[in-house]
Amino acid sequence: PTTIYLKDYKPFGFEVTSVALTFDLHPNATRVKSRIAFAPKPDAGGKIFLHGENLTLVSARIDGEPVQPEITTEGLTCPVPDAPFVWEAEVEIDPANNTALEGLYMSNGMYCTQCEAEGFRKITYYPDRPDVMSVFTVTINGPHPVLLSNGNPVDASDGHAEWHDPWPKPAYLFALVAGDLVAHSDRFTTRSGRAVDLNLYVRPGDEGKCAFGMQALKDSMRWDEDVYGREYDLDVFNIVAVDDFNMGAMENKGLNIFNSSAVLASPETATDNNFERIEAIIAHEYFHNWTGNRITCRDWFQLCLKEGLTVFRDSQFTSDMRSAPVKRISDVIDLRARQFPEDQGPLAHPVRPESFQEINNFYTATVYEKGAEVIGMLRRLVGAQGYDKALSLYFDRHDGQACTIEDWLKVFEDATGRDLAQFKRWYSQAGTPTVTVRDAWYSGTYILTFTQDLKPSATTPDPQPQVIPIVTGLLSRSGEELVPSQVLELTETSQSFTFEGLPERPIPSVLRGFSAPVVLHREMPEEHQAFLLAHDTDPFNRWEAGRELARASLLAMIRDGAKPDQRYLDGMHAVMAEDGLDPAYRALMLGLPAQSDLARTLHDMGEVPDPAAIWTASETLRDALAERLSDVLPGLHEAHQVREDYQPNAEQSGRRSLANATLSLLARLEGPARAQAQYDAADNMTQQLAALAVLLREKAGDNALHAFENQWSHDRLVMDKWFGLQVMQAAPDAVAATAQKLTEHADFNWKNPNRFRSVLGAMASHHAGFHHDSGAAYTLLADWLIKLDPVNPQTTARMCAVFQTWKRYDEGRQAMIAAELDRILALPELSRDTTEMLTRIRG
Ligand code: BAL
Ligand code: ZN
Repeated sequence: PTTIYLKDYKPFGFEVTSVALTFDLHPNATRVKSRIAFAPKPDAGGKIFLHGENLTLVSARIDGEPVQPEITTEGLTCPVPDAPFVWEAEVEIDPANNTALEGLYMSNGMYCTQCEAEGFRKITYYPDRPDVMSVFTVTINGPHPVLLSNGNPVDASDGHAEWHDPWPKPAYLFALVAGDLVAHSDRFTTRSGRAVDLNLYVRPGDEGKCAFGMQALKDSMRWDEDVYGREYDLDVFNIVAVDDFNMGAMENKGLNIFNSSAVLASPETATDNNFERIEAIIAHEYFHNWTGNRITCRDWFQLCLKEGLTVFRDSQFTSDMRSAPVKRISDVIDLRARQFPEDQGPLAHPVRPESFQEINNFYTATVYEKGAEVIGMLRRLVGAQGYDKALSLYFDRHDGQACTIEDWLKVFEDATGRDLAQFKRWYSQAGTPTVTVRDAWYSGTYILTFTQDLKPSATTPDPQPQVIPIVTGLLSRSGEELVPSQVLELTETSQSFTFEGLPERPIPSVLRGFSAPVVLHREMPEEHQAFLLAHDTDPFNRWEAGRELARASLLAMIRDGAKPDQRYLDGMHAVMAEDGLDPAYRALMLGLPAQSDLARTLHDMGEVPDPAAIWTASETLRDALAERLSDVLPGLHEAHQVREDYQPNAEQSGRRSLANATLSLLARLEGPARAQAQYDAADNMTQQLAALAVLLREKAGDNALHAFENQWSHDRLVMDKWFGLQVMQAAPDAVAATAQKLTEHADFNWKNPNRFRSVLGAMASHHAGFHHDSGAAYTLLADWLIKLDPVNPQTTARMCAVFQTWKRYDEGRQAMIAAELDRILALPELSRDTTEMLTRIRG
């Protein structure tokens, strides 16, 4: 496979003045006619290269004259005039056999597309690169009631539709949908008075799962006007739900296409977490209209330009719609679970990578979530006003352009006067910095000293210090804020900050709000954490203090056979008794550090993590927590029952999350009866699934499992939960066998990415089950990756990432994993996607 480098970027030699496409739909023989106006730039060079894959060229003309281009597996090359000309081509494609779900494909009888990153070249010959922007007109002919494309509808009659998108866009934002769909419709009036028709298209039968998504869309449209001053720019905004989809959703101009799991929801079928995720993804895709579509990326190395910014924006939206501290804590849990392992292993790459073989492999937590963290830091450094000024300048200066990270940082420099040369290292250096903090006290003067350390990695062999904003506050021993939160800017390898004139030696609260994506080592007494758990005024750090106590306790249990730490248990007891605290926040407090994260910590300490020991310690600590809270759990459970009609809002879902967290702990003390009662009475999926999880863990779930299957076998999204939960709740020694058995179930449609992930993704996320010393899960996963790769390389390659931490473990496990990786790599026809991933992981 060829490696592509950022440094080799060259502009395209032609302007594309307009694009007209006509689709004559047929499952196995769709004809695509293109009519593209090109204008050569001065250095065009007399010939053109157009991308194209898996296309059968029927005819090609330039200015009406037939031409015979030279065709390879990647595209075609053709001599062209040195004046503007019109390219016309007709190709044939086979959507029904397109199982990779890239380009034009079929899902349950409907046609749909996925063109990001490089899927458009599977539809027709075209300069398929994001810096080529043009205006598209699309005609669709086919015997389907609904025929959709980007932009505004121009003409529609039976079996025929024409669409025009006035906004220049790159081909990756092209979309087409055709099928027997029904619309849930609404209307939005923008702040300047433009009426926008909103439609959410679904398969017949799913009409009852649209209302929440539609409300989320309207909330997003209003929020982007209010907070970013961004207004919608077409007469219609369409969303389509598709069952077979590799990603969560796609921001095609005016025609967002969604994985049905990321948009369809009703109280009976979706959990509170599903609702919150749907709200966030709808917002994310909608926000792309400005950050991604109106201003796009020059090349795919700049992916974080749109993704980091849009994740940052959707996080702001969720914080505004729901609870900001709960959102921040949830984001950090997710970052540690998904981005830290990437940043600290063989797949580490900078937020803006400098080389790739297959761009689909770079839709990563680093580009998205760390990309968003970098923007959060930028905002912290320049302040909210500076950020707003910079964003206004960004939209004014770059509307209609394909941009780079240099353009992005320049607007911040121009708007705020700040030099961002050092800050830019966040975009070019891979790895998670470790920050160590220690303190000193001399009669009224308090000194905090920070050091930063970034380990060299393949893409960052010689790391340099980064600008790390460390939000810090100082507390008195009675919990008063002696020095309120301020941003300490760590720019050197080691740096001290002095606070004068304090009445007493303070307790520091460092990295408030998780103000930078780093691993923080506190060289301070553990009593500080117990104090902060009780007193910190910063909600994130209060939660973090609980986590750190739990982590320290678990490590001591694993390494020294210690008993659960009483300070942690007592601290939790006090927090649970604080009725004024948001229930959602208290529910998060009851969680333990992820077992994979404990493995990382042990590895960082120079030890070899034992997944079974980590599992046992975590279970023991949960049992101890249940015991310690035994006097308050029944009351908490009772007090947080929701008796009103179900609403998926923050208030109700917070109460349910605390009630369900206490239900789970109570079952450790008193067995499954309470969970069974909840299961029997449940009238919404949140309650039903939470009860089922407890029943499965308590090995009392057989009846409920059968009842659930009978109740929901008609509903794919609900059955994904049924498949996944059995794996997630299995004991470590039963995980692989449970997953294996489920892959033999008649409804295990492995070609559907959601279903594949529901079993095999769940297996890989069960730390002790996946790393069970039998190696059975490694083999099962490899078997299925081998089967899926020829069908869907993109989903296969993404799933390979679960092996990225393999070198943390003991030699026996490493040998078993290496054998599986080699078995896959030895396949003669392995896809480029999977080859790249496994080669990087294997090292
Ligand atoms: N652009 C791919 C899907 C998303 O990030 O919105
Ligand atoms: Zn996105």
